[in-house]
Amino acid sequence: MNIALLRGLAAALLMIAAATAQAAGRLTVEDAWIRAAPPGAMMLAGYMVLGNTGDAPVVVTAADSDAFGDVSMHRTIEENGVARMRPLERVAVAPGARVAFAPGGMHLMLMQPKRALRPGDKVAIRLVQADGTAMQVEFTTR
Ligand SMILES: [Cu+2]
Repeated sequence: MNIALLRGLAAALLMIAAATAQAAGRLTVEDAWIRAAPPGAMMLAGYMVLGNTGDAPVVVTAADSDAFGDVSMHRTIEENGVARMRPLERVAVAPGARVAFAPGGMHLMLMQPKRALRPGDKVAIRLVQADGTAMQVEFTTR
């Protein structure tokens, strides 16, 4: 083999290595809780703090749970002095950033609970990312 061919091979191998070491986001969830509501409430709200310990953005596009008829992401906005809720299609978390779902802001809208949730009860909710991966998170009612 001549030197030029070897150099070409080495360059090709380097390109393959670079393509394999892709940047990836790594979703973290802390302080996941559901606000307790009177028995019979058909609508509850869930809160959490999202983080990303990876080196690419994480995008959450959906949530679901066996414990509820429907789960969606909402944000609360104020229009003409009135607080309204709007659906959120996606929530992006940059590498190293934290995004809080908190009362008065973003929240998980939890519709039609299958059973009454008392303080201390735990519920699993799945967060689905844009790349299709899902993460099961345990929420505590309080
Ligand atoms: Cu809502």
